[in-house]
Amino acid sequence: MVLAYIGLGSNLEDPTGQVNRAFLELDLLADTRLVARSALYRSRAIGPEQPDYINAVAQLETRLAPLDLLDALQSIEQAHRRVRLQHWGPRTLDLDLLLYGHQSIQLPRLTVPHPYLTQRSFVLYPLADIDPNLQLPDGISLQTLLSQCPFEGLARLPENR
Ligand code: A4P
Ligand code: MG
Repeated sequence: MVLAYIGLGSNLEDPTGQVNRAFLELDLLADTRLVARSALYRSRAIGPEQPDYINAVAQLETRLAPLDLLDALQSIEQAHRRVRLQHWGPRTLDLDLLLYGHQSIQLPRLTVPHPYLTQRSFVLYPLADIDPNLQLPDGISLQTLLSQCPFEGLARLPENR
C-alpha cells in the first residue's frame, strides 16, 4: 500500500460538482481508497485568460502501480468529457498525480513529484489541510514551500458547498 496525493482542478461546467464527483470516483478505483480530502479552494487561473478554478487535493491509499494510477486518473478525466484544446487552457476536470509515496519518478508519461507542485498555492495549501507535516522525496518540507508561496489569488470555500 502506498499513500498518493492527487490534485483536482476544474473551471468549466459546475467546477464544484466536477470536483466533488471526482472525489467519489477516486474512492471507487480498483485497489484504492480515498483516505482524506482537502477543503475546496477557488483560485485565479494560471495560464491564458479563463474562468477561476476550483482546486482540491485527495489523499489515496492504493495498490496501483504509478502508471496504472495515471491511467485510472486519465479515464476519470475522460468520463468528465474533458477536451484538450489548449495547453493550460480551461478544463472540466484535471487530475494530477502530485506525490506517490516517497518515490521520484521520471518517465516519458509521468513525472513525480508533479513538476509545478512546489510553486502552486492551489496545490500546497490543500496539501497542508491533509498533512501539514508532509515532506517531499528530496527532503524539503511542505512548511518551507508554503513559507515561499503567498496565499494570494486563493480563497478557501466553506465546507459542504
Ligand atoms: N504527466 C506527466 N506527469 C504527470 C503527473 N504527475 N500527473 C503527463 C499527471 N499527468 C502527468 O497532461 C499532459 C500529460 O502530462 C499527460 O498526458 C501525462 O502523461 P494534461 O493534463 O493532458 O495537460 P495539461 O493539464 O494541459 O498540462 P499540464 O502541464 O499537466 O498542466 P497542469 O500543470 O495540469 O496545469 N490554474 C489554476 N488556478 N488551477 C489549476 O488547476 N491548472 C492548469 C493546468 C493551468 N492553470 C491552472 C490550473
Ligand atoms: Mg494535468
